[in-house]
Amino acid sequence: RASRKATADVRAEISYVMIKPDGVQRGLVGNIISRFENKGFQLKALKLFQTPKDVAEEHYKDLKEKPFYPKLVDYIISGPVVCMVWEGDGVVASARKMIGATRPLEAEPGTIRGDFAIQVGRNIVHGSDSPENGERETAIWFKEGELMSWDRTMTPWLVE
Ligand code: IDP
Ligand code: MG
Repeated sequence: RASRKATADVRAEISYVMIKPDGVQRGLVGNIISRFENKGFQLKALKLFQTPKDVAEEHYKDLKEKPFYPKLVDYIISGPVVCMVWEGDGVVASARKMIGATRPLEAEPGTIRGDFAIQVGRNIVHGSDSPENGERETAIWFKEGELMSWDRTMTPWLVE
């Protein structure tokens, strides 16, 4: 994969964030993207995508034994999703906080799920749960050339 140099000479952390079909259908794409832009993370990749079943199965393979797995896969492939990669120090944990608890009724107001969702089976957005999964999931959803390495002029206003 192309180098992900940002400002420092380190390999920056990435999170795979996805707006699920319910988020797209409900017109929440702009709102959700804005939250990550406003926070200051850097967008590395973005696309609207109709998910093939095998991609959804690979993404959620750790949940294969769960009773809800077949319905989960059907939900993810039920319409277009917005696939994104966001980069920045601590982006994985921060994105999880911004997204909120898996069960939307337990998600704090101010989080994406807390603001917009009521059911776990329609919880609008995905975020990687570890830096390793950020890398793993990015490789599932994006080809190498789809990740952009770009100098963002406002980065010095966000990172010392
Ligand atoms: P996460 O998305 O907050 O990381 P996970 O436990 O990794 O939560 O579950 C992945 C996704 O599977 C959830 O976001 C949700 O869409 C779905 N899911 C999890 N638990 C349930 C359930 O009990 N019923 C239906 N769907 C579920
Ligand atoms: Mg998860």
